[in-house]
Amino acid sequence: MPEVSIDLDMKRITNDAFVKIARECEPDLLEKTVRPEKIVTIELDQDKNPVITRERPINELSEIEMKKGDRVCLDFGHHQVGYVTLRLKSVGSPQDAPAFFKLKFGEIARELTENSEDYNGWISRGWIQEEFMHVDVLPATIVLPRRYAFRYLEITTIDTSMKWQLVVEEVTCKSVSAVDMDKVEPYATEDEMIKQLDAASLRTLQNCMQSVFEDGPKRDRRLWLGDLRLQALANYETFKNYDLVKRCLYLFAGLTRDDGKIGACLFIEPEYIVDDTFLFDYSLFFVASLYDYYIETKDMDTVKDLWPSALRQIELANEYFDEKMLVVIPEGFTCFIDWTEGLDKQASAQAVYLYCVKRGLELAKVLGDDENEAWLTGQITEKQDAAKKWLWDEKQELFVSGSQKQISYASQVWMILADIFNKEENKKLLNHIIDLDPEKGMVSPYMNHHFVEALILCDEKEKAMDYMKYYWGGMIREGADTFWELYNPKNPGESPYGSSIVNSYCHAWSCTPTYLLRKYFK
Ligand code: RAM
Repeated sequence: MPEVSIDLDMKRITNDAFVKIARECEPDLLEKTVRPEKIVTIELDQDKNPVITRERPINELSEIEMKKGDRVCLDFGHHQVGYVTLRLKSVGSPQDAPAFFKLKFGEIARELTENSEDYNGWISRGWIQEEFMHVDVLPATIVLPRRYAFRYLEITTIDTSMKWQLVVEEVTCKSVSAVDMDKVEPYATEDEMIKQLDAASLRTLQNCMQSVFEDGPKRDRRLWLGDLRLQALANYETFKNYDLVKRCLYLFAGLTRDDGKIGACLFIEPEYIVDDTFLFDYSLFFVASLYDYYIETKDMDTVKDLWPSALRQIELANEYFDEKMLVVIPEGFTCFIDWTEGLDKQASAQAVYLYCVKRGLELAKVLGDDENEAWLTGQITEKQDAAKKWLWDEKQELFVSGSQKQISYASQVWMILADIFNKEENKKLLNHIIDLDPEKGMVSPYMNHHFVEALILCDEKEKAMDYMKYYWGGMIREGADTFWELYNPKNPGESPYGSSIVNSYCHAWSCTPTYLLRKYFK
């Protein structure tokens, strides 16, 4: 459990002009009415894996008379994000007691086999998508007020009475998104697995593209900068909704701490507000995200507006360096990189800094900002020299991190992405860490994305493709329709939160196979 910082006194500043631009870019959400495709029974097999043991056509639903303890599970065919309406009636004697039933929504089948009472993790159990409902008078049409993220909906009658039964006549979902994946051509390939990787990526991205780029529509349902950067890249290769990226960039720059620091995440309801979580890497990724946006759109007005905010992130990041010019990451949840437990983040953070500042330097050149071009060049030299001098272990031929000189995938991958060595050296380094397969591996699709990108940059495209099929393909083989927040093939039940019940199974940062395929495997 990371140490949580709560800063009730944090002072915030709002740039009204930026917020106005963000509001103007707010999307109208597209709506589609979706109906369940079939009735399924989900059970655990001997190895405790969920399996569908029975399927029935959906038109049988209105014939099922549910009494105390009965349950039906509806499969909507694909992952949905939307608002659910139930049409209910009673059969038998007049309704002499309330209908009392439970609704349980699952993004994947496994969630329906988990018992929420067993949940003992450190984030709110409020994220578990479960409702207990009383309906006094039937027939009734119940429009549920919350937005759900799900593929499966299980309805359990807790009680009716001895004299009447509940009938679910119809269930519909008004699915919402800022974009429509049916408008995007699938990635052209004959390979079935690659087709599925592309489709699941597109659906993941579509379902996370709401009023802002959400990290996950089940949880946390908000805008995180690290997630935004990867979503934006995937969006450029697919939906090309530039306004949504612009909106998010202006929101981050328009709602900051009073020293200009950009938050790790933002809430948009009940009103726009920056959270009090700040991550070293995420604030810096504002620079990289602005650079990527520029490369894609050449929208100079936005770049000019947001350049001071980007520069400010670099200035503020500089406060974290010691006299050797090495970054010192404070205790607590202050830098993300990956959810790998016990990961030392110093080397990765140093590399993320270089990665972002190098992109800042390109922006300075585009803007003709000579003064900052010179300043940024100096920053890069200083911090890059320090990385080579203090973090590169000549004997082991690896980057080491922190006082324990930890060796991890993350440190090597980020140093490769930071472009410190030449391609041949990077290739040697990457293959070295793969052979070593250190204990500090990678558990989030986010970190695995960076690993694949490093392989591609080292001209190891075949390995990159094989790895995508192994890693994201592993989720497909487990029945994924959208990609997950966390997937560790070596430990499928893993969760950063103490229990997988609250894991998100449609998580934006995992949508990048569609980007990697379309950008690098044309
Ligand atoms: C998780 C979020 C998000 C990620 C942060 C660091 O809580 O789901 O995806 O960016 O952690």
